Amino acid sequence: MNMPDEKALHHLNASLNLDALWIPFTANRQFKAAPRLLVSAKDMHYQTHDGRKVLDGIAGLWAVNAGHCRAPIVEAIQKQAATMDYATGFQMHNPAAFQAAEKLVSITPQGMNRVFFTNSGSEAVDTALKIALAYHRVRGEGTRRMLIGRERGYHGVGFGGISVGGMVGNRKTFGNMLGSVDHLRHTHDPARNAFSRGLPEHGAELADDLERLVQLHDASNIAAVIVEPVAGSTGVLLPPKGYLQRLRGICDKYGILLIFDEVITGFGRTGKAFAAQTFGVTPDLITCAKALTNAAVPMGGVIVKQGIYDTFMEKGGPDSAIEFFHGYTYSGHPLASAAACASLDLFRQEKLFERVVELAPYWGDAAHSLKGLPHVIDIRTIGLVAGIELQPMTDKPGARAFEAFLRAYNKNVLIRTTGDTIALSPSFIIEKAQIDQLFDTVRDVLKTLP
Ligand code: PXG
Ligand code: PLP
Repeated sequence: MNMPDEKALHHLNASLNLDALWIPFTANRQFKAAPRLLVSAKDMHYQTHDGRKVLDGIAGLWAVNAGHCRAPIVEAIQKQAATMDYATGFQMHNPAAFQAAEKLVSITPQGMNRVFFTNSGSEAVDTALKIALAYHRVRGEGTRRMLIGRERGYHGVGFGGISVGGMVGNRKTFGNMLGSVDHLRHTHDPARNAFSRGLPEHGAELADDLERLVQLHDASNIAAVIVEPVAGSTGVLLPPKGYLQRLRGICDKYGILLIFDEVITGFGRTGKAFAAQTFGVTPDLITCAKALTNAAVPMGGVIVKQGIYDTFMEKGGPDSAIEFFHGYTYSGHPLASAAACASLDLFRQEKLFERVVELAPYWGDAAHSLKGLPHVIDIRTIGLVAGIELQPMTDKPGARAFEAFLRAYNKNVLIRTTGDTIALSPSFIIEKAQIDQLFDTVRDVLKTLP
């Protein structure tokens, strides 16, 4: 690890002023009173500002799937930065973006072979929703303007994403959001499904909510449905057996586009490149981000069926017309594209998605061994993901899990909590001994938690 030594750390800590920065999704006052800074990283570990080596149990944030600071990715970014830093993607473009797109569509579900690049998952979601609206319009069904999301969905923080999303904290503060939106019920049903391994048995019928919404709004008004195949941010909620198939069937029946938000599940997390492949259900659009570049440079993307792209090309007006009036200054940024190419190569060379399949049983056993410990009310696993749901403290939702996070960090293990669920999602290079360390630490913490 390229670690700052003690003297360098001391200098950093003494010179750092925390005042100017407003930190995202963080209790700023609490954080600045007792900061937690990560200063370097290699493979499965971070080094902290107080000189400790911490096991990363969450792959950065569901993102560093090949481990931190991997040499081929670092070198690809360095080389690109020295060759060409930036070029506009509007009416011009750069070769690395085309290479990244080609590599990306080599691992997507059959027929999903066109890509629009963004800089984040939030932008990918907004882009996908806009593609859905524009697609119906360009083929003459412009009344289809309604977007359907799901309760407890997380689709980033853009106005589109929070509108179709179903995370209350993301929605309550921001006024009207998008108008024409409705939601399916979520599928989390611990009364029937607690402690199931892999996909839960009960709840496929919840997909019929879409049928009800069609009866209410009429299909001619509905553009698309967006769901996470596995809801990550709201606590690792797995799709009941048959649920996604049923949703696909109803979308087909009524000409509604199905969007899978695979920002978390993309790039091997469930054992195949995309959860669409793991679950055998092909959507019309996939949003991705995070591990697309192994998180080394921000990048997201929307992958679409070729027919959608072709429709824009065929019906988008004369050849000189811009078929889809959308794009970001940094769409297909050269550094991000170089990082994506190197990451996708590395995933393949090291067979990292296959490694998820190999490790999944050991991982699942380790996670489910926490059953019976104090406060644990449910455990959910798939691929290299585990959600461990704790009984909330009375009147203090989230406080118990957050205390677990702090205690684990003090024991040199980084975990992530959302509400009262501990969500674990390591890099795929994790060793069995490190899986043991991760769950042993969580076990120790749970035993002493208030
Ligand atoms: N969709 C999904 C399914 C996500 O998980 C986004 C969109 C937004 O991506 P960006 O790159 O704009 O953040 C995400 C992001 C957590 C956590 O604690 C997860 C995310 C973001 C913040 C926290 O699990 N995922
Ligand atoms: N705001 C202003 C004033 C701009 O000029 C631009 C882009 O040119 C944007 C926002 C959008 O920025 P980006 O393309 O990086 O999303």
